[in-house]
Amino acid sequence: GDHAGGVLWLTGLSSSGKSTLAVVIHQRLKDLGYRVEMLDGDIVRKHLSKGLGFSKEDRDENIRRIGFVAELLARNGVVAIVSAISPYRAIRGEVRARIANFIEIYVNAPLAICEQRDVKGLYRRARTGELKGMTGIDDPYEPPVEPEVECRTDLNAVEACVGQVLRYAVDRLDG
Ligand code: GGZ
Repeated sequence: GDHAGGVLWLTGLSSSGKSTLAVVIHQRLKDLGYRVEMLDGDIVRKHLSKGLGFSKEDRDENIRRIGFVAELLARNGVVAIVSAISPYRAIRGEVRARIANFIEIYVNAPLAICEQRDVKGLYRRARTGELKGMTGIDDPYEPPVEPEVECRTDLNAVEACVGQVLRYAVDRLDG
């Protein structure tokens, strides 16, 4: 369509709600006439980043690859919706520096809430020591300092969070 491209980059802990928000944002932008594509950490790791693990080096490489593809899409008028933990501030900054409309969305719920949700049982496995290097447990998460949008998914419903993101994104991409 006539809309500008860009990247909506959702960062946050596992089970913070990134994928849930991404799916709804994707559909809503599509309905508004945007060309959209989703890059979900979980799916990317089965294809583009197959074989990468969860060391700092591998996570940074994963984010670099996602950033590379997101930039190609954005440059061609697509809104790329990325959901990846992307725990390291420096690499998020590197990606941001290369993309014109980079919109960072901090999907924020306290660790205790993410642990209660534990969509895949990873936190439980991390607590028993069966899983090493789980983000938030024995691996770092560096929250954004000045995200364009912060969604508190423990305090606000999905629709409210989506509304926050869309208000910012639509204004930024068309204004
Ligand atoms: C964090 C892990 C780990 C470890 C497997 N730490 O909630 P999920 O399951 O569906 O999403 C998580 C996904 C993280 O992949 P990302 O590409 O988003 O990570 S990063 O941006 O840091 O590269 C989680 C699962 O993989 N998972 N082991 N140790 N999450």
